[in-house]
Amino acid sequence: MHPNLKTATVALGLSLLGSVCAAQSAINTYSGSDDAADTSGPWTQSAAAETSFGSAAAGFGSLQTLTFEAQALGMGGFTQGNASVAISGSDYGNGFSGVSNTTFGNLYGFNVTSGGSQWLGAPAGSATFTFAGGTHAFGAYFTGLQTVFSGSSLMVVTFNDGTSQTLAVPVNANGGASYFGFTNTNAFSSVTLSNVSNDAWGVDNVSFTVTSVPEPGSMALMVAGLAMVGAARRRRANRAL
Ligand SMILES: [Ca+2]
Ligand SMILES: [Ca+2]
Repeated sequence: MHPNLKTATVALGLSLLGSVCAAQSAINTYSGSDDAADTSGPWTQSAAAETSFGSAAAGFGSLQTLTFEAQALGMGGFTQGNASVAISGSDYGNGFSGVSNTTFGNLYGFNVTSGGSQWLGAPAGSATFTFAGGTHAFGAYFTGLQTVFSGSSLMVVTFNDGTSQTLAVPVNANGGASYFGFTNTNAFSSVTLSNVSNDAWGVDNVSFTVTSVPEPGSMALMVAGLAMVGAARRRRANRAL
């Protein structure tokens, strides 16, 4: 092999390895909104987004979902499975803040779990979900959000995957439900949902991946990179004999 070609082969192999080891995060979002939908559903667009999110997230591990059905009511927070949940901000009482089992209507937070009644809210506050072992995906139903309070930017999702990231959750004119989820090629250990207004809202059926597995594409790249470096080294060693 021409020496220049050998150098190029090693460089390509190392560059393939580098693209795996120092990968930029690739974030894909999934959202669907059912403006003004009833608290009993159906939430057709939201459910479609949930399905798309679930399919994408499955590539990163198995999904775990928090329905808030087994949790004590109020602001105390809890740990379930791989997730710990902390709620901050003012306590506006039953039906608004913390884990709730109240249904005031579609302009407020409400349950979306089939056969369930409980959900989580934090108007003018935040809820932080921390995941043991990290996660590559996060998705949830958001209920009761209304643009009249702070336009379309009143609910944000923040997390750190090596870089501080902020995503906006869709907000409806007349409450109802929306689904918002995302996958990330970089892992992250927690997600904070922050609301900048005193709009009453809820979140329910919060899903995340609990086992991180190498993405097939990255694994193939890594194997290809190692194989090329190894082959070039073997050729160099053979020539020295
Ligand atoms: Ca629920
Ligand atoms: Ca509301």
